[in-house]
Amino acid sequence: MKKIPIAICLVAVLVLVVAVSLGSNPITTGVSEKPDVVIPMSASRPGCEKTNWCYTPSEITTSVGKTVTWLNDDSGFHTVTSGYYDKSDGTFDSGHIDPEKTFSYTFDKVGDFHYFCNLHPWMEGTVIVK
Ligand SMILES: [Cu+2]
Repeated sequence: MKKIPIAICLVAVLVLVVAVSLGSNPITTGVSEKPDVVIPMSASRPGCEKTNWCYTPSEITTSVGKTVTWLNDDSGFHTVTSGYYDKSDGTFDSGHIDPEKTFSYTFDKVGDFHYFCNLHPWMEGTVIVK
């Protein structure tokens, strides 16, 4: 009785593997792109800043015209807001990012872009655009 569903699963996995290896991605969910920066579980608690994992990685380098995507992998809200805590500079602001949701921003200028979380002052990161 249980052999048929297992066989169907195996065929489904095989079809998926073949489809991916051919370069066409059959999964077209909103979060199919790999995030550049992850907000990990427990970033909402102070302490992550001591070893720089509130945003992981806390510093990334990209180039002009590239889009950076942050994924909130925590169970609470976070923001990705440019500038420093209480001194946002207005370049970008995600607003509250729900758990498992992403925020993306395309950098069109060279520079070092510091950002923080509006809800958790200890959360800081930098995007270096070259
Ligand atoms: Cu936060």
